[in-house]
Amino acid sequence: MSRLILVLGDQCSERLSALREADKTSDIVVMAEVAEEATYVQHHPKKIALIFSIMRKFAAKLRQDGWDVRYSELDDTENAGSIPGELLRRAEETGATDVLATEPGEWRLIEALSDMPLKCRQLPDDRFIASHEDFEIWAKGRKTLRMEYFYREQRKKTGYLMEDGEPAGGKWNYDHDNRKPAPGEIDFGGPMHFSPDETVEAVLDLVESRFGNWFGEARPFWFATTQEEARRALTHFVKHALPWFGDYQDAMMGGERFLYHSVISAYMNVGLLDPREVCDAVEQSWRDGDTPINAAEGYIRQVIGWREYMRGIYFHEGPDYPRRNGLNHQRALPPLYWGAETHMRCLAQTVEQTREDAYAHHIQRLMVTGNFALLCGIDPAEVEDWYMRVYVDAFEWVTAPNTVGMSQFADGGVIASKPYVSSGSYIDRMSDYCSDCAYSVKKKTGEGACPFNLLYWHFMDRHREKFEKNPRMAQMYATWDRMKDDRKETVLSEAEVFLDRMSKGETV
Ligand code: DLZ
Ligand code: SF4
Repeated sequence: MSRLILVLGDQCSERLSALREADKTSDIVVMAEVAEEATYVQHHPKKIALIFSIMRKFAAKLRQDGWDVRYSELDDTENAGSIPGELLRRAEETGATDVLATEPGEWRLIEALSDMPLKCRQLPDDRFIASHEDFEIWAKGRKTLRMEYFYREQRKKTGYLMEDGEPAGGKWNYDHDNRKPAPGEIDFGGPMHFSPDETVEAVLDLVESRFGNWFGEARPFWFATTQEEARRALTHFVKHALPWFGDYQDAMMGGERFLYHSVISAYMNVGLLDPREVCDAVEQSWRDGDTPINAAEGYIRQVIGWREYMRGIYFHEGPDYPRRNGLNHQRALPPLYWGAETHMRCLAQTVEQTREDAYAHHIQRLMVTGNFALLCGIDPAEVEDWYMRVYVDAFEWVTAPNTVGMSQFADGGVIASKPYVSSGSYIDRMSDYCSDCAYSVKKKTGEGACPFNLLYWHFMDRHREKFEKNPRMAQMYATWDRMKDDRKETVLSEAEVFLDRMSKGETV
């Protein structure tokens, strides 16, 4: 009896566990573009276009390799509209009663597959380096689950950048060397672009007609849509950008969207690249003497450290995690996140490039859009929904911990030991945004004062009870306490006026 082998849109990899265990001669692969996945959040059109394009091309490749693939396009009249619905329809069509899947990256779908009237076995997703069991063993008995210690275990386990059992260069972490401010110019033309072929053009037409009025633009579309293209993008990055990645990984520049970033997180998250092959390429460049240790270590930490740790936390903490609100923040996400006019250049630039490219790098996400939302007290569920919608690499296993935990401190400190908040001076130091902004980053109060400067103290003051005993924040409270009372009042009342105006929909 044949089984149905489910391959989801972010599982387009030949070494997917369900495909490895399947029998090409008798099993049937099911792939489906479905309205439920495309609309449960209003994904950026580029994200939907990427998923549908890679799905169509991966299905064609599987067929070429001899698999029986039942593929449903979004507009097929028979399309049942959801993953369980499509599995049931294909079961009826083929007489299959069993489904073999690789565990999806979201509780919602894991539960939906478990609740189907078909028997569905979900295999571990071993595209990740750490299994759920690995993470549980590491987490057991620990008071805090800090990434750094998990990362060291991963280094030892994989052997990346290890020499005779010790970290290469004598240090586990070179973050301290990776904070150079925005350089005068960038000597990298950005990630490799790929012209849409016939398949991608057809998907772009479909996406524009069905989702064209959602935030973001499908065209120009330039992402890789096959494993071979994604590998070329990786090679291009390693050769032309990786050596400088470390130095400038936290820098931001108005005219430069990508700096020395690889922009391959999406390719890893959808299955086109395996994290091990990415780390192999980065390590090899270091061993060849082409990439300094601070860049290689900084990059590999993002992949085997942060990326795996985020997934570990998502599954360790459970289905309620994405809706946690530890600071009880209730303000609605303001329209500037959807492109409404704002005089804050850092936010305007980050949102604009997000709209066009479905991409912004980690410091823009953490210290501009994330920092601002946290300072303003935006409901973290709305913030998480925004990140899920707008970024091409956003899937819940990574977006929930990154947003709810790391960026919005809404998980009560599971991930971060203190909230990632800063005044305008951090943005000024790391970017060239402030020099051309309608606000003055040097002004702390009064007409034209940078809103981050006001909101920073408003945040510290309103959460004093929660944070004043945190040793990493003591110095900031001491600074606040040294301010004269009338100055404090001015700061707080100007912050209130700003927040009121923003919430009323005025341009701020
Ligand atoms: C993100 C996405 C989108 C937009 N569309 C589909 C789809 O039509 N069919 C599909 O199989 N997968 C899609 N995906 C990816 C799923 O939403 C993803 O597998 C889950 O969110 C779990 O990570
Ligand atoms: Fe952003 Fe303030 Fe700098 Fe303007 S002055 S770009 S609002 S940090």
